[in-house]
Amino acid sequence: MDSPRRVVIGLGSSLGDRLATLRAAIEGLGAHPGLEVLRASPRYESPPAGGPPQGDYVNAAVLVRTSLPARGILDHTLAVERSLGRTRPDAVRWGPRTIDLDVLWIEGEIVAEPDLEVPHPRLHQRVFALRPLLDVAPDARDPRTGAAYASFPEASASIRRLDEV
Ligand code: A4P
Ligand code: MG
Repeated sequence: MDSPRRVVIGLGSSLGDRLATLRAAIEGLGAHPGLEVLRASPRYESPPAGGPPQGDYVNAAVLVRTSLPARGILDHTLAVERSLGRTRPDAVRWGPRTIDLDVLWIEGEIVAEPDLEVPHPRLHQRVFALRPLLDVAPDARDPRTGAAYASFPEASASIRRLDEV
């Protein structure tokens, strides 16, 4: 067990009832006894970045507090994806999906393994990941450089915020 620290998990959905799926995913994340969901961001809607033509995404992020090692956090997010019957209509990279959970950031921690990279390698390039991260952890910094995510240009890009649900 690591010591308790803040972790931000990003959620995305481009298929089915996207808001209901995000709600169910947040519930699933909090069902783990070793992980406490502290806050959830508003929901944001944006066109798909990359991948084949598909519907718009709804994205959000949750702030959690946990002592689980990075690997244990990933195992839980993958289990929640499976429990929600994550489907991919085809095998194309970045294709439409019912639910995608990404470990965006672990406070003060860097993980560089073939199947687990934290911070998420594209976090700083994407307003749909950065904005909700900053909603729940406004002071978050890149553990590699110490730079505040709030200072990244993408953090100020425009994105459509959905009404609170
Ligand atoms: N993996 C490695 N690092 C991580 C991490 N930090 N968090 C591995 C979660 N998983 C991580 O993931 C494949 C594998 O990545 C996992 O099994 C894990 O071992 P996946 O969810 O099956 O694949 P993916 O999501 O298609 O790939 P990737 O590279 O995570 O895609 P992205 O970067 O998440 O992009 N446009 C909008 N508007 N909104 C979106 O949310 N998302 C994507 C997917 C593309 N365009 C989008 C959005
Ligand atoms: Mg993913």
